[in-house]
Amino acid sequence: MKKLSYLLLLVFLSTMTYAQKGYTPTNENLENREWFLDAKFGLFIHWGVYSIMAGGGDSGVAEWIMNQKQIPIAQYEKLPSFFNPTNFDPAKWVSMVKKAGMKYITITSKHHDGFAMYDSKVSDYNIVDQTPYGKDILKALKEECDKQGVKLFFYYSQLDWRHPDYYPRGRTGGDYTGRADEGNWKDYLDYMNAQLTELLTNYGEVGGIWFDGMWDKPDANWYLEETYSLIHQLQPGTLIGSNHHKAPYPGEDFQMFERDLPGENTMGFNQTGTISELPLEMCETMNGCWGFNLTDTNYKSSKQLIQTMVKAAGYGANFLLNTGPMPNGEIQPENIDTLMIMGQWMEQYGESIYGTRKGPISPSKWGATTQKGNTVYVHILNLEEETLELPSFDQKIKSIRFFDDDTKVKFKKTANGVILQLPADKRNEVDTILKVEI
Ligand code: FHN
Repeated sequence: MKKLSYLLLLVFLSTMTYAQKGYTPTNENLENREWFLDAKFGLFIHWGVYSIMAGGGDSGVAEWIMNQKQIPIAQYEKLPSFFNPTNFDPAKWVSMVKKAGMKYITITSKHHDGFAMYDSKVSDYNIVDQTPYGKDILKALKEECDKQGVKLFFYYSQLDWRHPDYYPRGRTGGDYTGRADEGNWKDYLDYMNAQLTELLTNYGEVGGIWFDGMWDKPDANWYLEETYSLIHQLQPGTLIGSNHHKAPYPGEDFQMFERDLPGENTMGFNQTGTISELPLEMCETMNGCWGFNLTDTNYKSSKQLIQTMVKAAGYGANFLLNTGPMPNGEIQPENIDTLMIMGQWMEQYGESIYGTRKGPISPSKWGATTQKGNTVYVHILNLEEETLELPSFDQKIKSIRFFDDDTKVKFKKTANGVILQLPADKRNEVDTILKVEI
């Protein structure tokens, strides 16, 4: 019994503590973190052969269709031969991203189904070798991103429902896949590292690697030290983040939160309340799915998404908003509409978001604050009354003005802080922004 607990402790230590022990980010990495902190808004893209299934008529199903419908590998492998996104136009995608006011893209290079959306040489289960389309979409997208000055990050699923050496199996991708009950875990990790090496050597400068899937085998030894050191050796500036839903491990450069604001857990993903000192990012869907789903039309309004982005910025976090492109290579028109509205908002109010850090007052029901130098932006998102009492700022307030028309906001100092007068005709339906000079 004693021996067993000792062994378990060893496994725990090797998986967790030693991720990339003693990691010191390079100057380039630190500069990229600052860039990331300034960028604030990015596009998440979940695209794969699963888009052909379009959710199969179920609203919650998309990139998980293989697992949810228990499709054996032998059957799922037929999908790539139907994947021919002839309307894929990277220039259009990237222009859309720019118009939306987004500064970076994070795209799935391989999702849980194990299919590589790029020209992988270590596996022929990839877009070039298996689809009639036959072209490397990551390469085309990267070239366009470079042209238009947008950074590209690669999502990479550590979880793999197809690879035989992803063994012992985790919580998902079980018997239905038809894999033998054997495999060599270390060989799988070598395969993963070989794919990551491809991604970090064949596509120029990569903004970051966005890991996902460790939650499938939370107790396994993922040998993170090897993987993280490899990535930082290949591209020291690349930012590593992992959606393991826990506090960051050494070697990670940013912390992410799935479909929740930092520290919150309304979705059941964020098992830790820990908000680290690393740059933060929150990702969110436009409907209820990441991949393309034909029947999920439960779209969030642009107002809702803008307000979430503002709250995220109030935590100092970036907002990574997702779209699931259609199998023809086009972005869903509903998503484009939303992105264009958000882009217009960013054009007008971006000053209060880009380049800011979290403000002096933490986000709460009424809204959030952001700060750049001596300017604090108070974002009032939800307020019934015509007055708002804020706790005192650490520094003396010089002036408060409405962002929209630059008129002065009447305010009164109190023992606890300051009471702001916010008449109805001065309010903005989405976000009443006040500029406070301190
Ligand atoms: O299972 C995935 C899911 O498909 C999607 O990629 C999201 C994005 O954050 N992450 C996983 C669930 O935690």
